[in-house]
Amino acid sequence: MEKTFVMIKPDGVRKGLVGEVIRRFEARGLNIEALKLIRLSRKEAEELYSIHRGKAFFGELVDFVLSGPVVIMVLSGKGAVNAVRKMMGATNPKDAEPGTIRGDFALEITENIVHGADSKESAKREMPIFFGDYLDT
Ligand code: FUP
Repeated sequence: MEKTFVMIKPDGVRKGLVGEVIRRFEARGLNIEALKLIRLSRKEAEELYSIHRGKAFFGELVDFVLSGPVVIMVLSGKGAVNAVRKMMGATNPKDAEPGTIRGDFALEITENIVHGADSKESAKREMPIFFGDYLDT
């Protein structure tokens, strides 16, 4: 069964959307394989977003995900990576369709509620950063 890595960002936690976001994934039929509320270390945040290192928004992005607790999870299901990406909506919430998480709950690109691995390869890279100890990825 395909697995993917998902994170509810600090804005999602601050806005009280943890339950709503998880509810949507469960209602879709995705299984929760692992779930934690944590504060990321700077090292973990920089590793998660390592493909963006050097870009203009990298510093702001890392500082933002360090600004409060986040909820990290591994979800599984048929086509889980793509299903989650579709449910998240476009990266920039101003372009995200209503009915998607970003389209329903966000307006600004930095504070866009949720992260989800963008491919199976990204999921395989991201899951062990946080769940390496007990997940067979
Ligand atoms: P996504 O996979 O949809 O989360 O989008 P990206 O991996 O392209 O970007 C990761 C995060 O960087 C986004 F969630 C928001 C932030 N970002 C910016 O703040 N400015 C940009 O121009 C692009 C991305």
